[in-house]
Amino acid sequence: MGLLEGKKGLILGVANDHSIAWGIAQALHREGAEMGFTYVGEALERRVRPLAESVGARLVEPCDVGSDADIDELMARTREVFGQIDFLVHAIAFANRDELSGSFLKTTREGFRIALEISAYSLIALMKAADDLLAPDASVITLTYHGSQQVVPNYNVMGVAKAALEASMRYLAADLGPRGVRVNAISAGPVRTLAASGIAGFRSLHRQFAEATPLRRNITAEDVGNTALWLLSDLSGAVTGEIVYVDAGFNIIGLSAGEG
Ligand code: NAD
Ligand code: 0WE
Repeated sequence: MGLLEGKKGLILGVANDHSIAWGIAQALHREGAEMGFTYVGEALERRVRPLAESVGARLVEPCDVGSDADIDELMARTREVFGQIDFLVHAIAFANRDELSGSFLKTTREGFRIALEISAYSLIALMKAADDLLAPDASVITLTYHGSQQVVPNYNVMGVAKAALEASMRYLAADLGPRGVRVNAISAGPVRTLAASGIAGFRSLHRQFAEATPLRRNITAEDVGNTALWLLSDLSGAVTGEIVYVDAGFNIIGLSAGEG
C-alpha cells in the first residue's frame, strides 16, 4: 500500500524529464498518488503530455501563472476532474535572463516585478484560487534555493524573489493551518535542469557545491522527490511553515574544509 494511495493533486512546473517537478511526480506516482499537470506554451506541452500520460494523468492543462484567467480555468478543470485535491506542488520560477548575471545593482524595476510575480506571488495566487478545492488535511509544497538567505553570485533578483516566496509560504501556513492545511518549502541544492542550463558559471558552481558539502556529492531530482513525498504524506502531519534543506548539508557549512 503506497504512502499516497487515494490522494490526488496538482504538479506545476514540469518542463521536461530533468525538471525537479518530474522527480517529485515520479516519487508520488510510485506511492500511488493521482496527479494533474500544467504547462506553459505549445513547445512545453509536447514535452509534458507524454510524461503526464506515462503516469496516467487525467488532467493536463495550460497555466501561465502570470494570468489570473489561466489559474481560474485550471482550478475549474481541477474541480471537474478531481473534486477536492490533497496536494499541490509549486515548482515555478522565472526571471529575465539578463537579471541573472553581473551586478545586482543593475536590477530593473520591470525585472524585479516579473521575478517576484512569477516566482513568489504565484504561490499566493494559486492557493487563493485552490482554496475551496483543498482537502481538510491538504499539503502544499514549493521549491526554493539558499540564495534567498545568503548571497550567491548572479542569483541576484531571484534571491530576493525566493526570500519573498519563503515568507509567503510561512504566512500561508499560518492562514491555512487552522483548517489543517500544511504549507512547506524544499530548499534544493543545484540541479542541472532547464532553468539551470545556460546560467553563467553553473557548471563550476555545481562542482564546487559537491566538494563543499558534508556528503561530498550533488543532489538529484530524485532526492527532492523523496523529501516531497514525505512532506505531502501524512508522515509529516505536524510539519508546517518549514524549509527543509535537500542540499547534502551545504547550508550548515561556514567555511569549506576542501580536499586534503
Ligand atoms: P525547470 O526549468 O525544469 O522548471 C521551471 C518551471 O517553471 C518550468 O516548468 C517552467 O515552465 C515554469 N514556469 C516558468 N514561468 C512560468 C509561468 N509564467 N507560468 C507557469 N510556469 C512557469 O527547472 P527546475 O530547476 O526544475 O525548477 C523548479 C523549481 O525548483 C523552481 O522554483 C526553481 O527555482 C527551484 N530550484 C531549482 C534548483 C536548481 O538548481 N535547478 C535549486 C533549488 C530550487
Ligand atoms: O531558481 C533557480 C533558477 C531559476 C531561473 C532560471 C532561469 C534561466 C532561464 C529563473 N529564471 C530563469 N530565466 C531564464 O531565462 N535555481 C535555483 C537554479 C540556479 O540559477 C542560478 C543559480 C542556481 C543554483 C543563477 C545564478 C546563480 C546560481
